[in-house]
Amino acid sequence: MYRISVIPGDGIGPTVIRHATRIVEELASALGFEVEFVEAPAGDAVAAERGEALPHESLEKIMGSDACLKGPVGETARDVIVYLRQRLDLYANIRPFKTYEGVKCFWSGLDFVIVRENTEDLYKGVEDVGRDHAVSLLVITRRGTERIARVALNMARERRGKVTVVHKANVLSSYKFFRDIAIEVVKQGGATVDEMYVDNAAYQMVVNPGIFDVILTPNMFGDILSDLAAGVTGSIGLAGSANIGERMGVFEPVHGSAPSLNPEYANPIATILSSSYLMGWLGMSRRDERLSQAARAVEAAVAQLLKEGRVITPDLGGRATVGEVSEAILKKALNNLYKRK
Ligand code: GGG
Repeated sequence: MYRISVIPGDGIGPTVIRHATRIVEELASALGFEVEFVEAPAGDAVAAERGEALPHESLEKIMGSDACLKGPVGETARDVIVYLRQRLDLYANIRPFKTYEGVKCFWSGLDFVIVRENTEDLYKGVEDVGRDHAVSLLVITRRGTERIARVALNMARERRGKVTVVHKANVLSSYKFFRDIAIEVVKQGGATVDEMYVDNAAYQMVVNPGIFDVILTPNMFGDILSDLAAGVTGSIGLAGSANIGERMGVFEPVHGSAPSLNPEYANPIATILSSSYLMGWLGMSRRDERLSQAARAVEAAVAQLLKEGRVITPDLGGRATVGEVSEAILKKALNNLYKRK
């Protein structure tokens, strides 16, 4: 039995999460593994009601689970996801991006991943704000940089073998420190490594994104470049992600809570893909092929649905609802399983 904690979140969160968990449930019963979902409320609405965005009971539920599926939260990101990354030492933020056949965008054939250091940098939370000043400390450590560089290296070995270290070493010594250590780790590991200033990386991602395989970058640049990468590959509604530590993973869409969007027309794919990354990670760490199979079936189903281009939400130019897209993905994922048997 796998226990998955679930943070529904704010805005479109509860709706996209409900559809994603239903898909996991159906695949579990088709493949014969058991899942138990444990709700762990957190976010803006919880903060308004209870005075804290991540209540202790929710934290306990998350810590007692095998993995967590998280919906987007609004203004309380710092108290929920940034806190969880540090509390659970989820030091690797893995954000894959690719173009899909059928999705309109300027590029085709793109496939790259942002490996974002997830616990340090300006997001460490060492701050002082007074009436006339505000200071945020930029923290980079050797240990933090070496371990994230090893993640990028291992990922590059499974992909096209190249890591681009993105930084701002010409202005900030802390990023020079990050760059030098990261390059050394990747070089020692035998992968191809190059480097780029973050401003140039932003430019290249728009005009020449095919040059990227694995982008390794400190926390804040990874956050910002992720939205750019999502835009370049078609829609932020397609971008799922993983926050991973040695023993725990929290999986979430890259997008925010989109409070002005009617949840009925939200794109559930980013959350559905995040749930497939969760199953893939659990399958690998628990050596359970059934979960890996479920993950592959969902990812293939998403690609098939997008290629057909009929059942798609408004962000992709369609008129389908969140429920229609989710049901179509579920049907295709189940079909993919039966085809393989
Ligand atoms: N623009 C996407 C968005 O709102 N993401 C949520 C967010 O800001 N999360 C904080 C983080 O990933 O560090």
